[in-house]
Amino acid sequence: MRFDVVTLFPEMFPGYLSQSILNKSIEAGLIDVRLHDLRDWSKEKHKNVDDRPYGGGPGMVLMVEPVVECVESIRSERPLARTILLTPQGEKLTQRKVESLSDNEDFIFLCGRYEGFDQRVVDILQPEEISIGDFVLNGGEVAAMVLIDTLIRMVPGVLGDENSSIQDSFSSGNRMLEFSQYTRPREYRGFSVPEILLSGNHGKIREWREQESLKRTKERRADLLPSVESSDKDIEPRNKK
Ligand code: 6GU
Repeated sequence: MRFDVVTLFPEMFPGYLSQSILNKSIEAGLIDVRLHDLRDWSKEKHKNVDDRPYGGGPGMVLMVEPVVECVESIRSERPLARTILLTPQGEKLTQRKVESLSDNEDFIFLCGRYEGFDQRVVDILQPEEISIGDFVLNGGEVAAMVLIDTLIRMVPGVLGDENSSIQDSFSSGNRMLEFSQYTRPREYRGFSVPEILLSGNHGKIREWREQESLKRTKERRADLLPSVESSDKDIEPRNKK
């Protein structure tokens, strides 16, 4: 899977990219992340890529030319890439959306800053617009990392255990939160590991974990549980009344 990331702040990425799962996948050739500094595409003497909005108002707007020309040059090399603009105006990201995107091999991510892009970036490039939730970030970079992080989990070989992304909470066919996990020591400050986990009875352990998951999901995220109104295929949370 390949990601071409267009950003004003490429220096935000190397720390994230050096994290173990990701770094191993990059070295194994499963994942390729290329960073494109928008400033390299500026036509201005001082490498500016933003300007004041026509019509007035606060903030700065990213100019159309550097963005369009940078993306077009990436597209000429990766003609099948899916172009995604990270913006709070976009479709909200869910695990189902991640799964549907994960069929693609190539992605171009546009990270916005300031008051956003000149609208003609969207008119000309026609990217898909994605938001990672109902809150405001200072820019699309962190959102692009979130999207990379979720997508690479779908690439065969990236996770040690081939099954683990399928078992994740929120993956298709699984809308349970995770059960509690314990490791050594058996007792700490009067808090003990549940006896059942030490029993060696794998049937009973599986049963206990299923109950734990269900209890936790009921308490914290009842909206994830199947209901009369939602079909089994529907993994989106039900709308709250
Ligand atoms: Cl993708 N960008 C920004 N700036 N804020 C966000 C977001 C994206 N998703 C949620 N908030």
